[in-house]
This record gives sequence, structure tokens and C-alpha cells, in this order.
Amino acid sequence: MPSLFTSNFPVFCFNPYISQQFHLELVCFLCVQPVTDHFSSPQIDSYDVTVAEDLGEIQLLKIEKRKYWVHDDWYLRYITVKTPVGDHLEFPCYRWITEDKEIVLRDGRAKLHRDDKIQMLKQHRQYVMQHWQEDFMFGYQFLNGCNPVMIKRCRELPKKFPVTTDMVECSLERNLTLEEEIKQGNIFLVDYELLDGVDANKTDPCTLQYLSAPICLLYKNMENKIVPIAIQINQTPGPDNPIFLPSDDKYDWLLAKIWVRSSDFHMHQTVTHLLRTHLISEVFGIAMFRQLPAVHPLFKLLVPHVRFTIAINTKAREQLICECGLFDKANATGGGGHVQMVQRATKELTYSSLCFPEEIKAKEMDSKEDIPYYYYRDDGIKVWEVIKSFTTDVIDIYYESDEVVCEDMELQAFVKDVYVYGMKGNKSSGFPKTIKTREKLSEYLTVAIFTASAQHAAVNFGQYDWCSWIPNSPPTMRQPPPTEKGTVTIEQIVESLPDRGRSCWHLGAVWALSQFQENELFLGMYPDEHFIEKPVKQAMMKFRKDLDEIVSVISERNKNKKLPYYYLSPNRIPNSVAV
Ligand SMILES: *[C@@H]1O[C@H](CO)[C@@H](O)[C@H](O)[C@H]1NC(C)=O
Ligand SMILES: CC(=O)N[C@H]1CO[C@H](CO)[C@@H](O)[C@@H]1O
Ligand SMILES: [Fe+2]
Repeated sequence: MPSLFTSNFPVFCFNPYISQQFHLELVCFLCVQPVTDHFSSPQIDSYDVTVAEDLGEIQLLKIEKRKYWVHDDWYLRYITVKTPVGDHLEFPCYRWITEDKEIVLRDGRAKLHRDDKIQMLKQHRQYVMQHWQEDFMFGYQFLNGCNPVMIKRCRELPKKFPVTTDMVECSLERNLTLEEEIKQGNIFLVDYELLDGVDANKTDPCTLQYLSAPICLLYKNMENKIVPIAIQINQTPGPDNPIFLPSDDKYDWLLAKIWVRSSDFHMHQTVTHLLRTHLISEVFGIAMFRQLPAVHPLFKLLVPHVRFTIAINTKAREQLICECGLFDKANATGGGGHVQMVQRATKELTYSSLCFPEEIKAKEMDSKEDIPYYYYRDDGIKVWEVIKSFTTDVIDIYYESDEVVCEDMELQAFVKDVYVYGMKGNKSSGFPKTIKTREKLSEYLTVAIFTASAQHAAVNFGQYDWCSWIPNSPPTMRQPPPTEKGTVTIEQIVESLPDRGRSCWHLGAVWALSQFQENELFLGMYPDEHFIEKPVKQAMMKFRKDLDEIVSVISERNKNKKLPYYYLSPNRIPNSVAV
């Protein structure tokens, strides 16, 4: 079977909203027994290929053949491509494709050099290609992908990550040293330290799986784009843990980036998504059911935001993260690793990190002029503010003063329940034991509602867009990380990525997790009338009006964007963690 460029390296769309489907047909002869020159009858292989970007006019087609059998050469007559707009293009080849070979075809119309107006084609004539986009996409995901919480400003290079100006000089655009760039605030850091020493999945004795704990340095270039400039795959520096650079061999750099993406997948699934939305929401939900009677205004306020959360988490415990669950099947952190991760991350979990604006500020990612393309931050702050204003309105209806807050024993028992059972009474977590003011109460309820709705939406519904492209977020790695430069081959990369079975498990899971429910209740929709008082209904109406305004602002902002950001648009944020 001819191996199309997709054969081992599945090309899945990672953003269905801008994806396009192409239909390819390869007309070829497969040479089955070259010894007798016996050809199979001409055969036509059809492929549907989905790509995530607008490719514009198709000028070139590249086929890669890999050698699987001793005699698997084939003769390719031509390839036809049916484009999403219905054009049929023909790419003639009429050549043998033998061994491991790469062939680039141009469309059938004959062209002279002077006709080649498009720069890319001229470059093709010299066989020069540029891949600047990949690094940009890699950087972009730290801001607006499905795990936009890892990146922070670097004010001092950690000792364990000894990057020097010499190493990154060709990435720096301002004629400054690395230290000067750091001083100016142009350097960012992503550190997967939490994964250091976590056990990789050993549940399948036939496939060894690997984890690492990379550190990645990023640079804000002159166009204000954030791009990676150095990657160290493990925490401890040393000769067998080199710092990979964009100037290295392209496969070295690619594999280093894939390791970061794989680590990001684990942090995203287990910490950002599971612990910091699902489990936190459950803690608020359980405390609410245990301590607040159904007539309590805060029960009425919170109950729509914990709807189905305990049920979905129970299901997850039974099917996803249990022994022999999906996690064990496909994730390198399966077989116990994810439990270690949750335990470590729970220890470090703080109340202030759940207060969205504070968390953004703590990472020094708050300045809009400085970091203009951080839509997760911009939209998240807006949603946080209107939730805060809504909870303030409701609190003002029932609590005339801070004393009333202090004296509400049911409320205090609810807060204490979260602290004692959820946070195991850890004072340094910053979770309050009691609440003394209306202002603090409104912040507390905003944490509970924002985490269940907006934060969960931001990290849940992007999963199919970003994680279904396997090389972009490999749920497991089947080879250990490279320990030296200059040895990585494309074969090694393919062997490191998950096999087909694990890829399928993974795809099914991320797809299912990215779907809205039927009759989904989005933020601010409260069809169950827990409240009957008119002032509360007015507060709800104002809440919905504020949310609608955010929807318009976001949709205006997204207009004409190649990569729109819509996960925090309130009309896409469900009220509660239910998937
Ligand atoms: C309590 O929380 C702090 C701060 O998050 C953390 O450093 C510490 O390890 C935690 N202690 C326990 C026993 O979990
Ligand atoms: C709970 C969890 O995050 N498990 C993940 C392990 O891998 C599957 C499929 O690869 C993910 O989609 C699961 O969510
Ligand atoms: Fe979820």
C-alpha cells in the first residue's frame, strides 16, 4: 500500500472551526514482485485529508514513502485533489517511488521560471522551505490553547536551567543580551517541575512509556509574538540533558517541542482540568449539600453551578481514572502516575490561585499593552468581573452588613467544611476558615462559580481543537527523551509518538469531553426557579445582560481572526462542570 504522508503520522484536524476537507486520489501501480516485473492492476487509493488552516491555492503536494517491506516500490501516475470548494486539481508524477523517498509535485500546468510570481514556488525551485509557523503555534498555545495557565514572566533564570546569551542569540531580535531581555520583561518561562519523578505507566508490559519534566524558555519577539527559544527536557542540567534550541537540527528541536507538548497534556488533564476544576467544584458542591439548607440563599445561588458535578466525577472515577480505565489505557501518567500528580498539585493549591485576576497578576501576565494576544486573560477577567458583580448584588439583598455575614452560622459551616475536608485544614493554602465581610463573601462565591463555569469551559472545550492532533499533545511517549543532540531522526519521532491503538482511545476521549450537553444551561441561565424574590430576579437579568455584552465584544474581536478565541464567550460557558 503506498504510504501517503499521513500514514504513520496521523494528520487530524485540530480546529474544526477552521478546518477544511480535501479528497485525494492516488492512481498508481504497486510493484508486488519486481523480480518478475509483475504489476498489480492499476489501483486508485482515496484519502480524505483534513487540514486546520486555509491553505489558499494548492501549489505543491508532497508525498513521503516509507519502506515497510523489502519490495514495496510503486509507480505513481498522478494524484487528483478535490478541494473544499469543489475544484479538481491534477498533480502528474509518472515516476517510480522507491525506498524511503520524498517527492514534491507541482500542479499540471507548465510554468516557466518568470511565471513563478509566488515566492514560495521560487523557493521550491531551490528547495528551500521555511517553517516559521510551527514555533509560533507552539508559543500561541501557551496563551490561548486549552492549557493557558502555565506561562509566566521570567524575572530570573532558574539555576537548574543554565541558558546563556550565546545559545539563544539568533532568536533574540533586539540586540540585547539574555539578561537585558529578561530585565525588559521579554522572557517567559514554562516549567513542568511537578512531573519530576512521577512514575510512568507500567500497566502494559509490551509498551514502555515515558514521562519527563521539561522547562521551556519563551521570547516575546518584535511582533509581540511569543516563541520558544530553549527547551531542557529534564530538570537537572548536565551533559546528558542538553538544552535544545531552534538553531539545532530540525528533528532535535521538533522532538524537544513534542516532549513539552506531551508534558503539557499531562499537566492539563490532571492538574488544570481534573483537579483545578472538576475536583474543586465537587468540594464546593459537597460542602454546600452538607451545610446549607435548601432555603438558604447561597444554596439557591450555588446549586445551578454544581449541577451534575458529583455525578460526572463519580463516573470519571469509575471509568476514566480507575484501574484499567482510560487513563491506564492511553496516558503515560496512568497506572498511578496521575494520583501522584493530583497529590502533589493539591499540596500546592492555593485559594489566591483560584482568584482569576490575582493569579494572572502573580504570573506577571496582566499587562495588556505588554502581552496583547492573551485572550484567555482578557475574556476571563471580563467574565470574572460580571460574576463578581452578580454575587455582590445577591449578597447585598440578604446581608445588610458585614455583621450579618459573621453571624450566619450556616454560611460559616459551609466555608469551614471546604477548608477542613477539601483543603485538609492547611492554613498556608490561603483558603479562609471563616468569612467576615460581604466583600470577601462575594469573592468566595465568585471563585466557586467562576471555577465551575468559565475556568472549566476554558480548559475543557478546547480539548478537541488542540489535543486531537496527536503530535501536538501526545498522551504518551514510547521512547525516552534524547540525551544528545544531532541524533534524532524522523523515524525516532514516529516511534516515540503513541501507537495507533492509544491514539484512538485518546481521540475518542477528547472528542466526548469536548461536547456540550443537549439542552445545555449556559452561564446565567437559571430555569429552575429557586429564587422567587423580585430583586434577585432583577440581579439575574442584569447578570445576563452583562454576559451578553461580553458575547458581543468577543465576537467583534474574533472577526476576521484566523485563530478566533471563543472558549470564554459566555454563550459557550456551561453553568457547571458536567462533562
Ligand atoms: C500546605 O500548603 C502549602 C502551600 O500551598 C504547601 O507548601 C504545603 O506543603 C501544604 N502542606 C500540606 C501538609 O499539604
Ligand atoms: C482524567 C484524564 O484526564 N484522563 C485522560 C487520559 O487520556 C485520555 C485519553 O487519552 C484523556 O482524554 C483523558 O481525559
Ligand atoms: Fe471537564
